[in-house]
Amino acid sequence: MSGPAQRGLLRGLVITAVLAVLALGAYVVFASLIPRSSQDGGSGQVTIGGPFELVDHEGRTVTDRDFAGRLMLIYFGFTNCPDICPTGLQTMAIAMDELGAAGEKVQPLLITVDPERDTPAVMKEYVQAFHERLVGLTGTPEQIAKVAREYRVYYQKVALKDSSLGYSVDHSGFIYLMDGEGKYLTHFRHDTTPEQMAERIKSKL
Ligand SMILES: [Cu+2]
Repeated sequence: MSGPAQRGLLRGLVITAVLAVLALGAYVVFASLIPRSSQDGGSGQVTIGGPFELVDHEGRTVTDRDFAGRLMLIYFGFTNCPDICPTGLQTMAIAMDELGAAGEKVQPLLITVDPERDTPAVMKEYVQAFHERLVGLTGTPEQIAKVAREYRVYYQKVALKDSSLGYSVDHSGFIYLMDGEGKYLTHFRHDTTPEQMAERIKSKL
């Protein structure tokens, strides 16, 4: 009963079982990384977004209500980010230009995940290099933690050994589109093309 054929079959079954477990694990991890709409309708839904009070790049206190009536296109990042943030923000900037006049109903926002270094003055210089309509938002670490929690944004300081910067910030790279009342409409990956982004924004206007 333990000939080569049986052993081969057994090995095959074990490998299949291991692969199935790995695939399931990968699916669970992947699914948890994707923001879910509050409009999925299912039970136990995850809501994205919520009220916030932050400080804009002119140093004024602003809340989500200040942007009511416009779609909010929101990216969470930080000004010292080496490449992911510039790519995402560049995409948002080109998409805004593609929208033309319709873009006036859209407010692009950058919310920093590095509030200690990203002061209003630092944010101002940074956002204006991308787009004249891009507004930079910062705040106290507590205000930033709250809004990041509401938008299910992951961010984590990481020490940099051989850099004068001292630390970097790991963060998720989704760009959120919220409706005129601050409710979730859709989201984009940071590597979405500007054309795709402009098209999808247009379909929500
Ligand atoms: Cu970044």
